[in-house]
Amino acid sequence: DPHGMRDVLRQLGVQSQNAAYSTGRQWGGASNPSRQIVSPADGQPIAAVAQASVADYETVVKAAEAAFPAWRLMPAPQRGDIVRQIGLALRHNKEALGKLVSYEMGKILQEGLGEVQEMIDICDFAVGLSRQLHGFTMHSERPAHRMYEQYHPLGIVGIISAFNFPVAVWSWNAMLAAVCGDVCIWKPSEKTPLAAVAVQNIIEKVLADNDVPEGVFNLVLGHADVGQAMSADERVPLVSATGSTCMGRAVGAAVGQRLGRALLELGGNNAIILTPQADLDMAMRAIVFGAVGTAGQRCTTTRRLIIHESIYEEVSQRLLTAYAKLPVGHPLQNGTLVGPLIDADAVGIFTHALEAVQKEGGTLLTGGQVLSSAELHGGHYVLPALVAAENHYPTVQAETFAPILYLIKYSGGVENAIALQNGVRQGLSSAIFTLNLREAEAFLGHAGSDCGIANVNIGTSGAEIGGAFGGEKETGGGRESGSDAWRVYMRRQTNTINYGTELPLAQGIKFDI
Ligand code: UN1
Repeated sequence: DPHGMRDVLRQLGVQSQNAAYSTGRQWGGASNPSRQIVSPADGQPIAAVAQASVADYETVVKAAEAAFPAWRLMPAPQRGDIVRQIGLALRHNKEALGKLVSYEMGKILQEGLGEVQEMIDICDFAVGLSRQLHGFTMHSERPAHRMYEQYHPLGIVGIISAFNFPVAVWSWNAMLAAVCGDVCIWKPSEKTPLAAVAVQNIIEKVLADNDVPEGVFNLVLGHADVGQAMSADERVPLVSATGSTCMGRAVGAAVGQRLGRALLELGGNNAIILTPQADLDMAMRAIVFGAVGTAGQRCTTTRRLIIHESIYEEVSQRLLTAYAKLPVGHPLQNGTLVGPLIDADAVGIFTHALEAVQKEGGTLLTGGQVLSSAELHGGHYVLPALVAAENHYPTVQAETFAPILYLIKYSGGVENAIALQNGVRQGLSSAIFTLNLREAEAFLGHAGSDCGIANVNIGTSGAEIGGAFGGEKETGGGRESGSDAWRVYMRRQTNTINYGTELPLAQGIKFDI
């Protein structure tokens, strides 16, 4: 146990697990099939989890439904106080939870800790928000009338999260939903259920101390059938789903069929544009972090680099130098910058994409090997790849969840680079490096980047929680986290009040009875 994982698991109460949880209660699992969770870092088993059946899901929905009436009546700042205490409990467990995220998912410890920090930050954000769930007031066209709008709790929020951010994305949704007066049901990725169990254990103490009704925070560990049941379930007015475009299409269709609300945060195909006036020293750090951080498994990972032909040689040389010394290794090892991919399938998808892009005309400049040295034994490690490519290649058009960076040349003005950047089906994150005001503003203007996130002199990944997070086109259109993303978690109501003695009709309609 060189990384002290036994102590971490003990502190977080993670052992072989039941399938379903509500605030303060666990059940299911005795006769359910179970899934062995192994670390992508070394192939060692961590714990087994029972998989929930659709019947277990049904029990959870009942608990959530029962909890909602009391929870929605609690004043929002009181709910905010519970979220404040959750933030404190997360601070207390940051080290252990960050380590578990790192070991179970494979991201390096720095990023595991960063993920828990995002959870803490969204708690703080939600606490403030709990006193600011405000709507507009407007002037009525009728005398002695007042109009305003208010936001009411919505109900059960289903949260489907992905393996790459096993806990932070839940917290963006759940902490906002909680202050908004909603109850939630969380279905984490079947690849990373243990971090979710750890979070449920951490918050459970807070909930017990505050007599929070059973069913406010629920967790269901299971496969796609549970997600499907949730998406089709009319008792769940909002389903927030993060993951592949393929998954999002299925969720969006099922939720849309019953005219529910879906918040989708799906694939990205994020690009950085480097113009002749880019500060290349700054850009290098953003590119390398964006392309190989989390081993290329962020929605916001930099997948395409759109480089002006006049600096293409210099940029590719500098990248080759940086890639030659990338420390790939165990994610809990000090100094590692690139950990493993999540599993053997992901490694297969990585090598397959590299073969395909070369057939389409791309040139592999470096990387692409699957690593299997003795010290990496049991893990799923690859060397990040740089590929000279063209934007229209089918492989470049697709999101491959792995560390592959496509170098794409452009000539002429920045509008050509923007056309390439926008020339994909996804629309999550985008960036430009330039010190030229006109280029930067063109990129940000109405005819500029078509993504949900557009940055200047910053990379594509590592967004702050204070902004709304999400993207356009195949990325799904949803917005999570900061700004006014909270509104989707609430039911909006327009109210008109007549405090006069007449009953005038709107639009000046005469209707005398
Ligand atoms: C994701 O990959 O699903 O901007 C989210 C970032 C992180 C969130 C990524 N704050 O890279």
